[in-house]
Amino acid sequence: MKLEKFVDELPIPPILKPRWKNQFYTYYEVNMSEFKQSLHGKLHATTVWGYEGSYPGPTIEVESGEIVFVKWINNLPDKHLFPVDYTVHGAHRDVPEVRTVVHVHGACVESESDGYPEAWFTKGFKQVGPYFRKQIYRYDNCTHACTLWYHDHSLGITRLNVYAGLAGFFLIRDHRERLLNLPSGKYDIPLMIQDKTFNQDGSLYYPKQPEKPVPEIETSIIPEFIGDTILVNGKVHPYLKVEPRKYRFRLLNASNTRFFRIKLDSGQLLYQIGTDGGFMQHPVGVKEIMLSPAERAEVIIDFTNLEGKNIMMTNDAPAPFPTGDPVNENTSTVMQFRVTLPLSSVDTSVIPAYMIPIPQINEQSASRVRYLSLNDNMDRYGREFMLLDNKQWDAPITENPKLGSTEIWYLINITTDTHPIHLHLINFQIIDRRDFDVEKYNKEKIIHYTAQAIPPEPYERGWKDTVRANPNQITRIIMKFGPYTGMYVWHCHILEHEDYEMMRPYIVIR
Ligand SMILES: [Cu+2]
Repeated sequence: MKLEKFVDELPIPPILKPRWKNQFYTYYEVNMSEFKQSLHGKLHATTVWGYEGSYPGPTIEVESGEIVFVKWINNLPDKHLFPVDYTVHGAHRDVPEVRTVVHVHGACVESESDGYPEAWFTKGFKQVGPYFRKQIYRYDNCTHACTLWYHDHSLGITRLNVYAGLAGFFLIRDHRERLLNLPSGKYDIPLMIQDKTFNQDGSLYYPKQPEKPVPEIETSIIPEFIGDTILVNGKVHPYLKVEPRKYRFRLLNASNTRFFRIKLDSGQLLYQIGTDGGFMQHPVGVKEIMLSPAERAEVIIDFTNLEGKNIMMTNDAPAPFPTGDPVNENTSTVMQFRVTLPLSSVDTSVIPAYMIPIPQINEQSASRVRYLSLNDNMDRYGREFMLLDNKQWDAPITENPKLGSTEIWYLINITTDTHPIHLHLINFQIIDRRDFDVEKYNKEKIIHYTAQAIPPEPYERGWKDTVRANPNQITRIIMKFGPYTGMYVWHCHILEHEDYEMMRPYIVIR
């Protein structure tokens, strides 16, 4: 459906108020429910799922080191908003249809509070998954200032739960950040970018079958979901009125499958100051930023001297990436900035020359190297599905790093898609990407490089928790495991892949 652009103003999710807070702890309660919300001024209100009656959920804002407890409460209906494929592992008929479990993406958190996909729970905690451990999650927030986000992570239905609206921002702030004199307060705005498709009546559409339908089953998972409409913070192609000054934006791609290559139509530079895991060492001025699902970038955009101008944020990433359809008139537009507000006070904020030290992890410090392929397979219905190292979710755990040890993972992509690979618990650094001979690898399991290694893009040089692993390339990442032991997961963040076997448990052992 084609909806008129720039009809609605950009909503900014409210900051969640704690239930109580003392000098030691902060406690929040967050209710998940179904409700109607207007996603476009000329469209009927849409039934969505959200946290605290809001899609996106309210922003949780905490201080680095603050000990935060959250009770995530499922108050959703028993029937799912979207068609469930019961053939997908974890979503068979032996479990309740609506299950939730919340993961704070990028959080350094104890295993029992990480939102393990099989730690799901239903309304009133009546039924819980085999790995459910506690009702109230604990977050120690032991990282620097960064832009995290929380979203659902239930095994087999994450794609449907997140698409229904279960996502919100989780921001960690710190003292250092305040000393940087960045644009702050109302000039610091999170932008959750997503694609969706609407039915004529304003309801959300999610397909029941892939393009090539599977006749044996009523509902089948699809290999990827590509929406035809772009939303930011839950509104279709919104506009934002800005002052002629600097703003800080926290960009998040919260789509199921779609990648975004973000640019400004004014040709202006985006001054990137942060990656997934917080500030970079130095800002980089870039013309465009590529964001795969779950990746974040913090940027400063300077609207100084642009009074009266309209500036569009655009996208030109094909979907699926990289070999899918090019964007169209609709999907090439993200949102609009209108420099129409008067300057309310002199802009004394800065783009700092230096933010924080990012010590490069030394390759020599790695005690273990793992070679992990990203590959595809065919199920009994003739559907293609993706795997990590040729293993399904249920196969015995193979990735078992030791607490405090450093490892290098070779992500060997022999599929034709770019997969955004995400590891829970830790931040990593991208070492490089390098072309290799896929055919030779498939035949002989030998890595034969066909080109020089490429260092990460300027906008990826910082702490990351999600990395694009491109086809025909080996992407190398390096990380130190800790500070917790226990079960976590690593997976592709294309939610349709994650839900269908492109996810593996991993364990940090003592
Ligand atoms: Cu994938």
